[in-house]
Amino acid sequence: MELTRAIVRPPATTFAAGLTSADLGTPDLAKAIEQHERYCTALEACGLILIRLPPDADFPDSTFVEDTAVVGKDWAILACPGAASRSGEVARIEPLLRETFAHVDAISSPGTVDGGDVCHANGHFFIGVSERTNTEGASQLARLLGSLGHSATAVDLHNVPGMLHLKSGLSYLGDNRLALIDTLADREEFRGFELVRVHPHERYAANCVRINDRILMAAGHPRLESTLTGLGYSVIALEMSEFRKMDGALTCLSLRF
Ligand code: CIR
Repeated sequence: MELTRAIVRPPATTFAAGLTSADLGTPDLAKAIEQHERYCTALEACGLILIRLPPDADFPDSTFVEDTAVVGKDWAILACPGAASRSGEVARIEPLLRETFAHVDAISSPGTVDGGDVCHANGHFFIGVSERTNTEGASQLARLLGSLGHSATAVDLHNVPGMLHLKSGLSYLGDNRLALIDTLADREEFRGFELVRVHPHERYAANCVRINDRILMAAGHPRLESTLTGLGYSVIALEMSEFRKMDGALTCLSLRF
């Protein structure tokens, strides 16, 4: 799908109070804002027009807009975040989504879904069942996607250590290719795709994103960068250190459609 727009929200003054399990220290806000600005410039270099929301200090994790919805060309499904501290983020973005998309659905409680658990691969959706997305949420989402003409498969992540979301370890590169961590490589669900394995030392880089004819990836992962370049992709590597401290990665920072 040709992407033309993206929604972004810069980190707010409360950014360091967000959820994290990373143990990498406190993020530097000024640096995070600068990294976010570079991220926005990269999205624009991929041809996207940005819809820039203001920072929202009421929700420290609100820069991770990807978790609030699952979006397609002309539809959006409001998520229902699995972390209590993030549940109010959806209401803050909902008016924009209703204004932007012709068709809007929503996941409802007791279902929970974080957008980071949803990986779109050429019309098919993989839905991670994780600490944030429960079985009920995954079933609701699969049903809603089905009514929009899309197929979906649930991917149970409970036995995969260190995965906040499905997209922490899996990305669709286009061309029937998935980049993924070793732990996911033998899973039945991904048969039929060409697999690009991410070296265990570069696990964080498994969250990358294809946008039109470019791939955005986290800087500092030379093995994956050279694999992707070798496959013919034009790669933009971005410094993500401050978001990584808060368990965030590249895809989390935007909703692309
Ligand atoms: C959280 O724990 O919810 C945030 N600190 C990080 C969310 C990252 N989002 C994503 O991977 N889609």
